[in-house]
This record gives sequence, C-alpha cells and structure tokens, in this order.
Amino acid sequence: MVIEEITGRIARDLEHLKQFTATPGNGCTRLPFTKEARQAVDYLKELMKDSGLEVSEDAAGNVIGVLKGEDPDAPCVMMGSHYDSVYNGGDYDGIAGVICAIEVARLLKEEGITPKRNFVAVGFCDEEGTRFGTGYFGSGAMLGHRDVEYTKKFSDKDGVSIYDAMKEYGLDPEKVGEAAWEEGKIGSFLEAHIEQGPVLDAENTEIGLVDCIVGIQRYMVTVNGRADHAGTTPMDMRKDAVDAATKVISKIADWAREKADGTVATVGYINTVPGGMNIVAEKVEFTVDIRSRNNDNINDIAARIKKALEREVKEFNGSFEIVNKLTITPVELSEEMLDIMENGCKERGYTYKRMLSGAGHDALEIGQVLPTVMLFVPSKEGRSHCPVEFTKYSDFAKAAVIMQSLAKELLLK
Ligand code: HGY
Ligand code: MN
Ligand code: MN
Repeated sequence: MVIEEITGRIARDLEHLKQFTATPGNGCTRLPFTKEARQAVDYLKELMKDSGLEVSEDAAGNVIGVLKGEDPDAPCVMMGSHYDSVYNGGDYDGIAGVICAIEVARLLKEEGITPKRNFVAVGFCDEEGTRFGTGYFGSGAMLGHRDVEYTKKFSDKDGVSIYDAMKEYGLDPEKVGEAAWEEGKIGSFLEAHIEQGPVLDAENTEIGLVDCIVGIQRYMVTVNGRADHAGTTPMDMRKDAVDAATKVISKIADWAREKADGTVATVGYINTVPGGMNIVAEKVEFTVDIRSRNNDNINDIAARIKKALEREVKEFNGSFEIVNKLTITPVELSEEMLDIMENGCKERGYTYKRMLSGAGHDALEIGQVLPTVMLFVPSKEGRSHCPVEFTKYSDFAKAAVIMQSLAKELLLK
C-alpha cells in the first residue's frame, strides 16, 4: 500500500468524523457520553468491522477492535487514543490516533501478517476530562483504576455525575469495573498523536519520538466570601472572594516560570457566584492545571497555592475548598520501542527527534504501569485545543507506517 493510498484512507475517515460535533462551524466539541460521542463510536465500530476486526464496546464506553493472533491469550499489542475532545477543539486531537490504530490494523492484514498475539485498536472515552474536570477515564477504567464511587464523585457544570451521564448514554455505571483488563493481558501500548505544540513544525521535523510525558495535577478551588451590595458596602467591611482569589491566581504563572523541566501552570476556568456586576461575589471557583517533567515542581506549586489561599482568606475570616481532580506522575516511555521507531524513520528517510510531551495522553495513564510509546506528528504553528488545529493527512500516514513496523516487530516476537 503506497503512502498516498494510506493518506487517502486516513483523510476519508477523519473528514467523516468531523461532523460529529456539538458546535458545528466552531471546532470539535465531542464530550463523553453524549450524542456526538455515540455517533463517533458507531462510525469507529463500522470502520473496525470493515477492517476485519472483532469489535466491542466496553463498560466504560471505550471502543475496541481486535485483530486475532495465533495465541489470543498472550499479552496483546494495544494501539489507540481518545475519541472525545475539549470544548471547540480541533479535528485531530485524539481521534487521529484512533484512526492511525485502525490503519495499522488494515496494513497488517493487507500485508498478510499472522500475529503471534492480538493486535488491539482502541478508542478511549473521556481522556480530556473536559466535561467532568478529571481525565483518562476510559484508559483508567481499562487498567482497573476507575470504580462506581469514582463515577459518583465527579459531575459536570450542570451537576450531572459521570454515573448519571453513563446511564443516560446507555451504559450501566455499576458495571464500570468490568472494563478492566486482567493483569498481563496488555503487553504494550502505542499511541500516535498530534504534537499540540510548536516544536516539530518550527523545526520542520516529520516525526516526534516521545521519551517522556509530563506529570499533571488538576484542582478545582472555591473561595468563599460573602455576597453584598457592590455600592453600599464599604471596602473594609467586605468578604471579597474575588479579591482574595485573584491575589492567588496572579502569582501562579510566575511560580511556574521560576521552574525548569517544562513546568507550566494554567488557570483555565474562573467563575463568580452569583455573577452579578453589582454584587460582591459570594464565592469564586477556579481550576488549576499544573504540569512538569519533575514531579517536585508540581508538588511545590500546589503547596504554594494552598498556602497563599490560607493567607488571603484569613484576611476576611473567609474559607476555601481545594478539590484534587487528577494527580498523575511523569512517565518515561519505552527506550526499546523508541529505538525500533527511530530505525523505522531512518529506513524511510523521515526526519525525527526525541522529545518531551507537555500534553497528557492516554499513554500517560497507561505508561504508569505498562511498556508504552508515543509518536507525534507536527501541529501547524503548534496550535491545538482550538478550531484552527491542523495536521497534514500525509503526516498521519507516515505515523501509521512507522507504527505498523513497530507493531509488526512486537506481534511477531
Ligand atoms: O490536556 C491535555 O494535556 C490533553 O490534551 N488531554
Ligand atoms: Mn487534548
Ligand atoms: Mn489528546
């Protein structure tokens, strides 16, 4: 199969998937357990079936296609990514990695490879954590890291819990534990993904070989003040949650700038309640997303945020809550598999570089416990998590070819 034909197939599939968004014309919004997720999953199932895979959907909402090996009980080679998106995101984040996995299965079959072990293509649900503020729900469930209590603990902006959203979607959240694979059944995990950053595009490099993924901690902070009249309440009588919260928020970026190792910190969401312009806010909610290759940096910034909150709320005898929504440590990826992919790039004359991933991925969750590797393709001007996100289809074809050669080596061992 020549690269142009592979490019054509990938283009056909990704173009078709673009329509499954809740915000047509304004990027991809495909949140877990929604109509758009259902539409995308149904299409992925069709593609997997047409590619001769054994198709299923698990108790967590992941979609799975199996290319049977001689010994189906041997630890499988799994490849995939997520089919959900952020609000108004791009058309390639996650979903392109799912299509690359299906393309690898197609290429293995067309080459007439009879694998010694199963090759499993997977589309994970809710990697982003956008709807419920968490992350890695599908891949976490597959590893047995998500239970019924977890599904009841987190809710979306409308107060719908993961538990209720799963029920509405047609899943039984009481059975989420059934999505877990028995220990030893997954031998390795491969993920192709857009870089979502500027490095490859700026350096005109075709392939990123990811050797490390940053750790992440995510928090939802609520600062409690007192609702008052904005006009009649003297400044020294206020319990002003916005004043306190913004004094803390304004320091977070500088605390990250002081660090090295790709340390970043983001306040992506701020909300005042009740949100009237002539009301001193009763409370302020804001999120914090802290990442670094060095876990000590993440812990240090989280500790400084808590300390600053204590100091600021003490000023007006207020209070705050800080809920941890995600804690995951940095992961070093498989040198052995990176070397195989590096040889694949050399054989095909693709330019490549080893690099850090500042974005979390299902590979971050799975890499905590299993041999894992990631491959990046360039993002135009490094833009992602926005409608202008763009990657050439021919780049995905290169990713599929490199990953297929890696998968083949692992499947014939
Ligand atoms: O947020 C991330 O790093 C990824 O896009 N889920
Ligand atoms: Mn993303
Ligand atoms: Mn992603």
